[in-house]
Amino acid sequence: MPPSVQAPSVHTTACPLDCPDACSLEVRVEGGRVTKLDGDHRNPLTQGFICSKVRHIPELLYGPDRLLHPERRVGKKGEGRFERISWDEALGTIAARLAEARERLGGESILPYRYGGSNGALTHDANDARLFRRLGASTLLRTVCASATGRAAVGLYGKMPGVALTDYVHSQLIVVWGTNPSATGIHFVPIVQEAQRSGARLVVVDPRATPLAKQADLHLAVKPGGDLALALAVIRWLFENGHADERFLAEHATGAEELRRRAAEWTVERAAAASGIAAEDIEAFARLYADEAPAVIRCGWGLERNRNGGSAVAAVLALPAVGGKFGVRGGGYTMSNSGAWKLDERAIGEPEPATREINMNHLGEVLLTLDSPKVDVLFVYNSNALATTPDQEKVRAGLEREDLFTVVYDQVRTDTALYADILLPATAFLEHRELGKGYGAFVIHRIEPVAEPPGEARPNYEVFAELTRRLGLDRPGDLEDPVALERALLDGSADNRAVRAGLDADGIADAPCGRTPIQFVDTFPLTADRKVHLVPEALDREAPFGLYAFQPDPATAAAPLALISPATNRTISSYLGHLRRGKVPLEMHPDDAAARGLGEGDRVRIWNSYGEVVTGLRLNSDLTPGVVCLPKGLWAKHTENGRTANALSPPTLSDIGGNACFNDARVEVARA
Ligand SMILES: Nc1nc2c(c(=O)[nH]1)N[C@H]1C(S)=C(S)[C@@H](COP(=O)(O)OP(=O)(O)OC[C@H]3O[C@@H](n4cnc5c(=O)[nH]c(N)nc54)[C@H](O)[C@@H]3O)O[C@H]1N2
Ligand SMILES: Nc1nc2c(c(=O)[nH]1)N[C@H]1C(S)=C(S)[C@@H](COP(=O)(O)OP(=O)(O)OC[C@H]3O[C@@H](n4cnc5c(=O)[nH]c(N)nc54)[C@H](O)[C@@H]3O)O[C@H]1N2
Ligand SMILES: [Mo]
Repeated sequence: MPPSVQAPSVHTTACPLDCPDACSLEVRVEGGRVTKLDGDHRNPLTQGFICSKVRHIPELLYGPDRLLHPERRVGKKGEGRFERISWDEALGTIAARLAEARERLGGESILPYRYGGSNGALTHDANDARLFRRLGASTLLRTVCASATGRAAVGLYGKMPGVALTDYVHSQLIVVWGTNPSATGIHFVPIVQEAQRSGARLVVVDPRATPLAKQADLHLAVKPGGDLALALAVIRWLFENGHADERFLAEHATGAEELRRRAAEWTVERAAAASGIAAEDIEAFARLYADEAPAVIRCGWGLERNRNGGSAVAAVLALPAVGGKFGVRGGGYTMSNSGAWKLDERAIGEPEPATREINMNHLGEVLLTLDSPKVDVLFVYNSNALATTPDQEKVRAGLEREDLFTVVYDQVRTDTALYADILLPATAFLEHRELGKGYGAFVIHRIEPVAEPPGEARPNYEVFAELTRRLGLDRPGDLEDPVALERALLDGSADNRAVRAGLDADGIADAPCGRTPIQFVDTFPLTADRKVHLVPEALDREAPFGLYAFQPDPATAAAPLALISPATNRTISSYLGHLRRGKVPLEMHPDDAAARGLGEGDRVRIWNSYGEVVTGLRLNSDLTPGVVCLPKGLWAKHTENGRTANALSPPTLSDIGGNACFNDARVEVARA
């Protein structure tokens, strides 16, 4: 039957996008097209509702910005003039260019640049990884997000599964640290509210009065990058006041004495000066944390995106060990739960060869460095690099390089796409097969295609497999087909085979640790000795001044304001950003505006040594004075000069994990 006369159908599937919640979905399809999405109840966290962004996804799937066929650039780089070509010509050209670069300059002159994409196991780190490994391409360190939190969580606990978000209803104290779930993981909010109704206390650590901060018993409006001082002061207070759980530490931890020593200088007064939080509030928090149980910390990502990010996250994660908060339902911490699954890497083939490592935060600089060897072919997929990478001016200058051959493979005509030599159209998650594990919820989904891709869009696994073949790099036994790939990813252990059986039965399966593990009862650190390492040697060596060493605020007289760029409920990173209409203003506290003679609606210039943004001004007293905000994920069209917060983000790195320091941007603002 042709699609147009097919009866409407309703499918269960799931959302794999970069979000902790991993919603299970109900999708209505008519004539081969998605017409409506809603949450279903298979994932207990989803509770039948979804965010408004994903509800609007049909506008992305069938909107005018969707890429429908391969295209070749005909205008200047950045101009956005392209002409349609066939897949055969596009892949032929790309394969020839990759082969030539490898031959002439070596595999390391090829840079595969990718990040979130659809965030599933079949569309990244699969056939793509195999191709680039065999080419000997440069190794991309994926550090725009979660590399500081990830390193800290691995170093201290071996990425032990965290407290299930649904178990927070059992907590008496909830600490929401550096995350704004009202935008970035909405299903957590009603859980916190339910716990509050049952008497739980709420503390929020955030430079902004987020919606949850406004409902909190204590809002600690930390200066961006000040969390390390705060956490160390609480650790010191717990030790000094007899609230450290010495028995737990003796039995389950290493490095407690060393941590105590490093925290010793962090009196409440000193931490107040470094963090911008009143000394009484720090002490009130420490007392609350000592007294209440079960106590749980939801650690987010806002606190990692600065020079102290790795140490700050480590200190925050050390708190439940020092305070003895583990071992009860609703007690402990939650960071990313992505480590709850161990997919079988061998499905992809041979391991990664050791090639030169490129930190993705240095993309601009790397593209502008023309030796050792220069990047000759840049292959961007699963990423809108120009919108999401720091040091945007340099990234743009790099993308403008005439001798650089750039492939952009995406669903829509992103800002980055305008700089492509060849553009490839990708399918979206409702159009291809995917395996999506949650990083908040302890569930994994098998995500089957429910709609037909528009135009000639093709899935990553197909395109990278075909490129591998065209380059003659395929080998007997390569798994290319997504069904075979998924089987193999879930084949290496009894745990994984149980997950697979669950997927076969219901399309959704629990993590091997179950849906609601209790830390130090059901799960233990995945370190070699099963203990918490409070001062892990590897992290201590990696941090330039040692773990837990505080680096002062980078503000200068010329750039005194801290610019943060958190997520909003309108985009996922920059995904869906093209659907957002109108300009987006800078937000500033009224006191900072008054000091500069600025008012609501003014047109302002925001600048530092990396770049300049021109946009409107909105006064917002939810911000701490000294902190200004322009959200992440904006597109060029959202400001007057086509630059976004990333033009002001430094290419500096966090102390551990080489993470982006978006929130270390320091700026000045004046009327434009
Ligand atoms: N709607 C939506 N959902 C998303 C995303 C999205 O873009 N949109 N992104 C997804 C992704 S990729 C991620 S990584 C997660 C991120 O989710 P979150 O952890 O919520 O991350 P952010 O939005 O970056 O920042 C969260 C909060 O940190 C605060 N903050 C900034 N600097 C600091 C600091 O130095 N210390 C402290 N304590 N707080 C600070 C900000 O004011 C903000 O309220 O969300 C995921 N979910
Ligand atoms: N200023 C500032 N910038 C930030 C941050 C910040 O806090 N401040 N946060 C950062 C964070 S948390 C993150 S995670 C990064 C995210 O950085 P990116 O991963 O670059 O972010 P997205 O905007 O989600 O881009 C993903 C792109 O992949 C495409 N895509 C989706 N699925 C597929 C697929 O199956 N195949 C192909 N070929 N393409 C696909 C989408 O259309 C989209 O354009 O951004 C970072 N950027
Ligand atoms: Mo992220």
